Amino acid sequence: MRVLLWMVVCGCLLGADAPEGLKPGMPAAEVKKAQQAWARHLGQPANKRVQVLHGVELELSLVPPGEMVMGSPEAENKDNGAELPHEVALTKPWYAGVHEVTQAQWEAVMGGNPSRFKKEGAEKAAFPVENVSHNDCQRFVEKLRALTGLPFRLPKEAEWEYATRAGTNTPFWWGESLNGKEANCNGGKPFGTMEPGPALGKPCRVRSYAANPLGLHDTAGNVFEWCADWYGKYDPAQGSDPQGPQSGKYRVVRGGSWGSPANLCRSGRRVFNDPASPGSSIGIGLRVVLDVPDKASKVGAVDVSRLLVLGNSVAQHGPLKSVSWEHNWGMAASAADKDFAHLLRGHLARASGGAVELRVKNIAGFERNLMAYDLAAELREELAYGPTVIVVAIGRNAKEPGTPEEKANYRAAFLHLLKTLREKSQARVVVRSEFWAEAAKEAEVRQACEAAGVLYVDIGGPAGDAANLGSAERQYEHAGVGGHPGDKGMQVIADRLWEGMRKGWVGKKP
Ligand SMILES: [Ca+2]
Repeated sequence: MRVLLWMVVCGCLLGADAPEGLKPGMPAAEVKKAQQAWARHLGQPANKRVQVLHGVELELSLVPPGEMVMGSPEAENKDNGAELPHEVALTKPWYAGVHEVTQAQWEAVMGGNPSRFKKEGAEKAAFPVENVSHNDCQRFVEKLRALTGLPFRLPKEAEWEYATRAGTNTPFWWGESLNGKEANCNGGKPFGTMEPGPALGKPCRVRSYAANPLGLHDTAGNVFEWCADWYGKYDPAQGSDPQGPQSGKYRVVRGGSWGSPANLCRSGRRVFNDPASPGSSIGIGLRVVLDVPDKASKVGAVDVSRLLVLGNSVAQHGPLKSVSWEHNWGMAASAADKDFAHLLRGHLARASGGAVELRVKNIAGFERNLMAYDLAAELREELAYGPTVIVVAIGRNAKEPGTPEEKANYRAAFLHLLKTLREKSQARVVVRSEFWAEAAKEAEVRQACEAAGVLYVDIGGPAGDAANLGSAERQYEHAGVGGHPGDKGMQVIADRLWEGMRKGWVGKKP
């Protein structure tokens, strides 16, 4: 059986040169090596950060394919009918959330925070969301997919157990016993030891306990995690990428919570709950997973897999009380997925037929400081992201250049920015003219683009048409906010920019 499954794994994977996958009982150092080898093989990072909204990221860890014995032996659980051990192969790599979804991540996507142990301010980014039903979590991943353009989903039950085991075959990834010291559970009811331990009685900060060999924290304890599967008896015939039952009454939850006896936190332990119930008293949250793209997303010869937009407030502006702007996206769109950066991402995704990741950074500091702006320091994270396309959309906050010297300085600063982006990334760089057309600035920018060999797209100053302003769509307390593009203006920017990029890249109109 094992040999057969292993052949299935190797056969389905990416040819004979695929690295070794995980196997039951593999030492932690070998698991880490396999993870690194798969990252190299796939040309993907072992640790990946996805921007949900500015300042809110999801951190993910690569899970290599391989095999495990799913379930628990009788020695571990005498009453193991629901956990009958059987061999399972996972044939494709994927990414798993490094920790449970936090309250800040939930709020960025859903606009509210249903947690019973609700936190405020910076603590929202440290504590897991709980008091969420399976149905709530499905809505969360749907919205997360729309917002990020990436195929996020809940883990299959087999994926959850495989990633949690991380090559181990003991009751817990660290060994045989738990009494609340190794994970946040009810240590008053220990497993594998007679010695009771701590019982916090509430969720703790994510990453409070050690990560498993794949870099995942709190798979055991803290909050239960919803899986995609219906609950039902294991079908050992589903030996490869098991999908679970086709239908059912309950959905699987895994890993135990702060209030659970240690027995419920075992890697093989199965628990279930009504999909409509948030399980408020038992503490259920979620961990998301993301499939690894099997190829780059391309438009013509251009890899558009990772888009980086460097802009000003039109690209991204966080909440600012003094102007009554409470959002965290391009001003003044009505929703995150309606600003020009997200709309442009949509154009690239449709044209390429693949997933396009987006990262947005407000570099208004460059407009205000030009040569004094520390590009290397400010753009370190953005360049480490490995963008394949960079859109530069700035200018408004720069002082109007009047004298020949001011003009030359403005051009030189822009050229420095473009050269830096060309030198420090493999990306195609595109510059778009401003929403508010300012001829003196654009003339210099255009020359800088020519000198740097960068595509310049003139979007024709859409602010000249009042219908493109936010104030045409809704009332703003602050005129400056209403002077930004509304949903229509954002669409015009994205459409004209995309048309120019398409022409520049493949020489014809979309
Ligand atoms: Ca957990």
